[in-house]
Amino acid sequence: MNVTPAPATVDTHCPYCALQCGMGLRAVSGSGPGEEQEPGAAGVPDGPGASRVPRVPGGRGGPGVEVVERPSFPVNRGALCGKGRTAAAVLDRRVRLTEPLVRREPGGELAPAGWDEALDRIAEALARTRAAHGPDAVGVFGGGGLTNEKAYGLGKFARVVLGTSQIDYNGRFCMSSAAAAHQRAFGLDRGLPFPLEDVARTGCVVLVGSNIAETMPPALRYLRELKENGGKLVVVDPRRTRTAELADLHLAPRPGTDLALALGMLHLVVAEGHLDEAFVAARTSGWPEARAAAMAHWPEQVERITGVPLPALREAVELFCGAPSGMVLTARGPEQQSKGTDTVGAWINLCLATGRAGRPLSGYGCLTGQGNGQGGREHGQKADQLPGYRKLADPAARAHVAGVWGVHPDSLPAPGRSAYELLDALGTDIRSLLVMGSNPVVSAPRAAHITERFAALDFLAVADVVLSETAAMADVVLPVTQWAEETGTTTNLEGRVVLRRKALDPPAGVRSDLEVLNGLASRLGGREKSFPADPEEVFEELRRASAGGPADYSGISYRRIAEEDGVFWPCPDERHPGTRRLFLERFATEDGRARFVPVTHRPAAEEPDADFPLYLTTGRVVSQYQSGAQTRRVAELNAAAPGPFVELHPHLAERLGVAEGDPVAVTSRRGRAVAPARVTRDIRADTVFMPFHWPGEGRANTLTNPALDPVSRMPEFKVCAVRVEAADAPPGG
Ligand SMILES: Nc1nc2c(c(=O)[nH]1)N[C@H]1C(S)=C(S)[C@@H](COP(=O)(O)OP(=O)(O)OC[C@H]3O[C@@H](n4cnc5c(=O)[nH]c(N)nc54)[C@H](O)[C@@H]3O)O[C@H]1N2
Ligand SMILES: Nc1nc2c(c(=O)[nH]1)N[C@H]1C(S)=C(S)[C@@H](COP(=O)(O)OP(=O)(O)OC[C@H]3O[C@@H](n4cnc5c(=O)[nH]c(N)nc54)[C@H](O)[C@@H]3O)O[C@H]1N2
Ligand SMILES: [Mo]
Repeated sequence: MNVTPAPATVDTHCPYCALQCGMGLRAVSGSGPGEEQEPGAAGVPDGPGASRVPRVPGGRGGPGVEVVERPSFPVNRGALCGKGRTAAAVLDRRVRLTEPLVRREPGGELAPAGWDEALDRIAEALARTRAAHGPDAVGVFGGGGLTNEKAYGLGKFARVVLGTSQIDYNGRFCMSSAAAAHQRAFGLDRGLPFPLEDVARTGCVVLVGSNIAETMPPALRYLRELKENGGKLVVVDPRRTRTAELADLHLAPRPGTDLALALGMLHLVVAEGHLDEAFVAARTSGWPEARAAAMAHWPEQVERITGVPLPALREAVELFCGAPSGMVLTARGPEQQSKGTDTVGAWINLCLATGRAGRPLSGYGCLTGQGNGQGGREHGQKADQLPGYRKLADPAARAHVAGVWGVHPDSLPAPGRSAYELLDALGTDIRSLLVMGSNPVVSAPRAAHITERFAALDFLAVADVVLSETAAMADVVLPVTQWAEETGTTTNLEGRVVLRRKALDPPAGVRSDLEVLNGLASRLGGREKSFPADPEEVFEELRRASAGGPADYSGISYRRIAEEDGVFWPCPDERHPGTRRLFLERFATEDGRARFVPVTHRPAAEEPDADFPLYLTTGRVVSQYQSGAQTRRVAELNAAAPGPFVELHPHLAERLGVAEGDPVAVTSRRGRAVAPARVTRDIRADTVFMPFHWPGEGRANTLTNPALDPVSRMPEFKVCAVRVEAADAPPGG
């Protein structure tokens, strides 16, 4: 088929997850019902997660563009999930913010205001806090959905204009454990060290705590192709998800026991003679200690801890070691634990011991989550980081970046607090906060406590595209432009830097995040020249700031990205082709060897007991995104996923006297949530699951445990202890 795109189609990328699917935006005129596409039509995924998705109509108050396929982009080859296909609905004036809002009296209502008043109020409040309590009393909270240019600008704004160390972002809740483990083992953190296309050609994939069918539907194709090519798929998930249904082998461990599972597999690798001694000798360090740690985890003991039968564990080892190449891919299941870093470390050890790393079609990878989850962690909105994935604590890094910024290195603050710790300090150490690109009132662990901390602030400013639950608490809300209305780069989960292009003008009254930073910088010390509103100008500076750093973007330009379907970092100069595959010659450590880390199993911070006898785990459904701030505003997605639920096994439901659809109360040491029961055999009988996309009574994060991983400071979203009862039963017990 030979399709010539209409000239009015602008190539861009989806605003949601880390696949950054290519899509086109085509101008439409008039209104009327959206046309519907049949699943199975070209580019429309027909597997799990696909649904009949109406195209978004333009017209009265409508967005004026429709999403169309862009088959030439390699990652998704035209396929989009329901969220991507309906993304333009959030551009509609009827669901978004179109003017600044200010709360003129404490306890009063948010009321419309002009931009000057809104920016003046923010600048005055932040300056007042700084004068009264010092720069570290001003906090900044960013997001992994922000473009590279915005993330870079926000980190620079915090350090140079506000002079605060107190900046972190929601990516801490996302892939921080995998990032820390990557750094520890390989000396570099890029989610996937290879392009996704390699997944289809490896011998065996062990997919740990990732529900691709719901969270990255267009990538499911790579798993299908893997199987068509004769490769094997092992899925590790306490639930038999739509992804697990595709597996040759599904292991369903107790939540929080992946570390033991990986160690048990490593034990069997050694015991059954699968160790790749030549690889271990030539390319790694630290094996004796890691070996000793693994050998202390007897398979029978691992069976007891994980609940995975020993024969299944053995089969997993045989599938992984029997193939000529293999990959372990993790997502939030094993990572969002108070031992997430060690858990990922154990999976990396398994790859290293079997020679499944640093070789073609083999390796460990983390499936990063947010639209710019990768780039957002490279350019300085993380508490300990400077652009180019440099370390804020490293004197040479400080000197280089300070040089680019035109400031003295000593003026740069020290590393600050991690996301949960920062939110926990609101109203005490931190008196004023600027939020850009996150909705923690819904998405932070122990959310009722965090909501109280927000309420205790002297001043809160939120820049968002919609009136999120967090924005609704603010003293000033700034309405910002969305992906289709602005240009900027993101870095997808493969490390591929891609370019989103502006396809239409924003509504009057809306400004970009870069304009917000420019306006605030000008009011807080006349530094507006250092904060240009033109994204390409920011990118050019980012290139210089990243030069020579681990995530080196200096050879990447907007022009090259457009010509090459994205460019993989590191890319140190304009003639460099970019790095699609990392570590084939050497790892990024000083001696070039990958480091084994000796890790041992430990229980979750909270295990079930007599009062709270069940595990709660949390996650996602295909038709809602994150805190739901965007997707809960799209009718088609709400129809598919209207509200929260509690997934539980029929045995448990029977014991509790609960039937499908009955309201059930889930109680943890942090609070109580109520949502309808969804009874399914696809979950362990000792575990209940809740998606976290909704505020209110069914908010999953009312329950979650903010116990933090000691290295990554990741909260334990995936495991806590709860009591479950029919909601009409009296609370207590
Ligand atoms: N539709 C949709 N897509 C999204 C998002 C979204 O909100 N909605 N968010 C994006 C973002 S930011 C992210 S981070 C990714 C997340 O993508 P995923 O990590 O795939 O999503 P989750 O549903 O959080 O978790 C994956 C699986 O982990 C399992 N799990 C729970 N506890 C454990 C455990 O202890 N061990 C193991 N092995 N597995 C466990 C859950 O049952 C779940 O099926 O998705 C991205 N894509
Ligand atoms: N229980 C539980 N909780 C979890 C998780 C879990 O698995 N279980 N997962 C965690 C993970 S992995 C993540 S990533 C977090 C995500 O949690 P959040 O940070 O709350 O994520 P979003 O809902 O995407 O919030 C992004 C906000 O920014 C706005 N926005 C979008 N684009 C822009 C932009 O360009 N500029 C500005 N200024 N605003 C923008 C959106 O409208 C939205 O309000 O949730 C975490 N919370
Ligand atoms: Mo995430």
